Amino acid sequence: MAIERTLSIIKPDATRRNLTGAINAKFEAAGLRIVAQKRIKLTKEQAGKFYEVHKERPFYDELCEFMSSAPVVVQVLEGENAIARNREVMGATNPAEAAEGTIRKEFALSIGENSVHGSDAPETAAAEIAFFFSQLEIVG
Ligand code: DAT
Ligand code: MG
Repeated sequence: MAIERTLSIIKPDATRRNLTGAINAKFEAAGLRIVAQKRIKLTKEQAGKFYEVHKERPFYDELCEFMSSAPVVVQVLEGENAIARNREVMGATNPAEAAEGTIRKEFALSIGENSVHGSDAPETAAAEIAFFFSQLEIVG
């Protein structure tokens, strides 16, 4: 298995409830290293650009509104098979379907307010990391 990097976002529902540390502990316990991290507040336009792939979906406007409603913590996670491993730690999109011990099972409020984002493939990970970070900001 290769060492990979993936883009993670701790979403507004989680930053509002002061869950950044609890979520980061889950990543670290799973062997994912936080090699870049910053807390930012997205505009609705920036959220819209990040989630452009979903622009035809019925929940797009609500998603962009939510993602710009409070600060987020954007981060680069690094480790063995990091993209798939992070998706495992996150759990299913809908917390009602998420496995025990996953972030979404423990912390998500709903399918929309589901605490974390994680890239889903090597190509999206590269593009999403570049959306938020310069190479200088990533320290492995
Ligand atoms: P994931 O975040 O697990 O990769 P996704 O890429 O399909 O899921 O969707 C992106 C986000 O959009 C998701 O985290 C929350 C929101 N979303 C997805 N499906 C939704 C739905 N049916 N209703 C409301 N929001 C939804
Ligand atoms: Mg997705």
